[in-house]
Parts: sequence; C-alpha cells; structure tokens
Amino acid sequence: MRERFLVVASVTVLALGGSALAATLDVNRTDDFIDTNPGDGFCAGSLPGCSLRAAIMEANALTLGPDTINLPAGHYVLTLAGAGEDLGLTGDLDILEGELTIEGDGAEVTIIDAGGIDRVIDVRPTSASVTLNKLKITGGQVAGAGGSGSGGGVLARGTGLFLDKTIVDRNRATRGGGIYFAGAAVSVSLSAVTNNVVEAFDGVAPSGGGLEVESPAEAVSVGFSTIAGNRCGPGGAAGCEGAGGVSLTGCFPGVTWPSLPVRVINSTVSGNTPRGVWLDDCGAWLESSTLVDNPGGGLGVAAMADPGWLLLVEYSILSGNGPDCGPQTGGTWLLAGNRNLDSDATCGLVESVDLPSTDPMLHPLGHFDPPGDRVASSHHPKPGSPVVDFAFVGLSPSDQDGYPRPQGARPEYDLGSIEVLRCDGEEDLLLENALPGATAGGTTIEACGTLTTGGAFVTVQNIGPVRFWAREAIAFGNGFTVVDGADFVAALVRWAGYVP
Ligand SMILES: [Ca+2]
Ligand SMILES: [Ca+2]
Ligand SMILES: [Ca+2]
Repeated sequence: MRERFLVVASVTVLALGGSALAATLDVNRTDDFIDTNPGDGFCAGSLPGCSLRAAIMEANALTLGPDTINLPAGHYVLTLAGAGEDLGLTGDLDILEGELTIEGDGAEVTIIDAGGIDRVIDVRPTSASVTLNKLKITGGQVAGAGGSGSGGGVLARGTGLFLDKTIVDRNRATRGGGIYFAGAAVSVSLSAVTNNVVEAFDGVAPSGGGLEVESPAEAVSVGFSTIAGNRCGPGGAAGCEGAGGVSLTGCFPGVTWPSLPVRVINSTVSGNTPRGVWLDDCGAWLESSTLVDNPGGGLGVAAMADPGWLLLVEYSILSGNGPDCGPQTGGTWLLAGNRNLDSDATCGLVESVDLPSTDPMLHPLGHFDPPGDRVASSHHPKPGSPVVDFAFVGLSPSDQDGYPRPQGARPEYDLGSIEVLRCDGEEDLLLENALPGATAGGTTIEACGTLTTGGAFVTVQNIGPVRFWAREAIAFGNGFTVVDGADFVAALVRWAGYVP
C-alpha cells in the first residue's frame, strides 16, 4: 500500500542578495513520476508528494540560483522507461541547468537505481556543476557509440562534477562504466567507484571501466577514494582502450608542476581489469596511494604531448599488477627516489630510498568502518609490513580513512593510502577476569593495544559496543563470546583515541 501524504510538498525559496534565488527541494517519495508543472516553485506531480525525478525537473526550471535536492534514505528506482530522452521525463535523470546538489543521507542508505532502463544521471552540457553527496548510484546501463553509450552511472558534460561520500557501483556502458566525464573539472572525494563494467558495442572498443575523463579543461582530482573491481572489455588489455579503473585522455595543456592536470592522493586502485590507471596525454601527480592487483598493469602512460608534463609518484605502493609500471611510452616519469614500493621491479626504483621488488604485505581489500560517512575501502598493511614508517616525510596530514599522519612517536609516514594506527600511551585490554558475564547494559568498552583473552571462556553480556583497536590481528584464547546484542567490533587497526 502506498503511503499517503497530507501535506503537498513545496519548495523553499531563499533570497540571496536580492538577485540570485536558491531553491531547496525535499523528496519524500521513492517511486518515479514527473513534475506536471515545472517552474511553478512546487515539486508536485501526478501522485502526492515529491519524487526525485520531479525535484530535478523543478530544479531544471528554476534558473535563478544554485539548487539543492534533499534525498532521504530510500531505494529510488527509475521506472519511466525511455532512454535517449533528454528533458528528464523518461529514462535517465537529466540535469539541464545551473548548479545542483543532490544530498543523500548516506551512500549505503540513499540509493538511486536505474534498474537497467538507462544510465542513472545525465548532466547535460547546458548545466553548470553538479554535486552528488552521500548517495549510491547503481543499476545504470547504456550501450552504443558516442554519448549514447557513455557513462553507465553518470554521464557528465557540464562544467563540473563533484562526488563526495558517494558510491558508484554496478553500472554498465561502452565508455565510462561508472562515470564518463567530458566537462571542465571533476572531483571524486571520500567516495568509491566499484564493480562497473564496459563492454564493446558493434565494433566500438570499450574504455574506462570505472571512471573515464576525456579532455577536461580543468583539474581532475581523486582523493581519499577507492576505484576497485571495475572491468573493461571481456578479453583483457587487447579488448580495451585505456584502463579498467581510471582512464584519462587529452588533458588541458599549458600547466606544469605543481599544477599538473591530474591529482590522485590517499586513494586505492585495486582489482580493476585490465589496468588500474591509464594516462593518455595527461600529466599526473600520485601521492600516498595504493595501486594493487590490477592484472593488466598498475599505472600506464600512452603519451604526453606537453613537454612540461610529468608523472610524479610519491609515497605510493604498486604491487601485484601486471606490470606495476607500464607501458611507459611518454613524458618524464618521476618515481625513483620518491619513496615508492613496487613488487616487480618495473618502476625503476632505487635501492635505499625506495622499495623495489618488495612485497608490501597488505591485507585484502576491506572496509574498515572509517569515520564520518566515508565509504572507501582499502588495503591495510599487515604486521611487519615494510611500508610502515618508510617515508621520512609526507605531504598529506591524514590518510584515506581520515586518521592523522604520521602515527605514534616516530616522525615517519607509511607508504600507501593507509597510515597504520598506533596505541602509544593507550591501555591494553585484558578480557580474562576483567569482564565477567552479565555486565550492566550501556557500557562501551574501548581499548587499544594488546588484547588478551587468556585460557578461560569470557562472556560479554548486556553491554554496548565493544570496540577494540589493535595493530595486529586478534587471536582469541579458548573462547570469547558476545551475546545479547553487544556489537563487537574487532577492527584490525583503528585507534580509540581518535576523535573524528
Ligand atoms: Ca512543479
Ligand atoms: Ca539523457
Ligand atoms: Ca532522460
């Protein structure tokens, strides 16, 4: 039974300096229907309430200022079939005008799902910048040559596209499975682009499994984010133009270090097929990032037309790729001597100031519950990893999960996107005898250091969350059980003293 709404959804219009008008539209329906009178100031259509499609149509018609659409937790499935339509009435959600922010409640709970009828969002060339915040974009599917086959999740050709705390997952296209961007500036921040696919269409080779950026006029930024599990073409590198993860083509010329057109920082590029990052005529600066397990290559460069461009890589891990570096057919590469690790000696690294031919000893890709709505997954170093404390300095004050760099008493930074957390000055936790059964409710136990469960069975009962932050995997003794709703978070690494 459909929920009925007694209050007609309205739009809040705020005067800004008497000239610009900013509208805030509050979506309160998860089903898909149009606004029957765009531009009247009300998000309202054929059904009671305000749908996402109706809110976008209304924002498209309100041309006087930046607009915000608030999208509460819910599964928003597009059901009005009709791809190839560009006014927002059917198929994908077309954003036509101005600056727009779609604000969700969290990437795990606010889900926009195209249900396979088209891509999810189409940012038209007539629009300005679009910000997607705390959302999931999924279920998009397009195929074809040119724009019709580009951007399974998001096709963006406006001025800018800014992803913040957003997941783009399981979309499909010919180019740019997750995102295809051909505008001015694009930024992926605190976000994840995962499990997207591009495949050939009628002789058109696929490209850019996760994110494809073509001829950006301004900066391309990937920060504190994960590009993982994306796939380009069925047959490896031969069937794919560019990368499975991130492909960048034809960046704007005329800028040189330190204003290189592409910046990747504190990010993870993992398990993309065939390649991780592919630069075709784009200078780039990668810092404190982890590129691993991309079977067709970690980092490749096709060409660099601008002689002022270079590829600068610092404090990063390239491991388990085939190869870690390559092909290297253009530009000046600066990896050697910049505190990087490779596993196969393809990056030209230098002994003593780098870690060539070295196993970084990383855990598999995992989600470590980072604070503050961050959605990215990462590879954490195992105990004894050589990447820990290998960089004498780092440029970024925090790691992918937002924890401060460096950690502990020593001043060195760790290589890669994750800084291993330290327990300096924290109490160890002895569970044996310390926690009898039937503890009073509401208690939160936090500790950092060494967890000792001893030989006896320990039962934690009727308490609140138990959070234990340890540098190393926790080995329990004969028995440790948590009952009656206590939420035991046995994190491999995290530090109780950190306040987000
Ligand atoms: Ca309206
Ligand atoms: Ca469209
Ligand atoms: Ca459409």
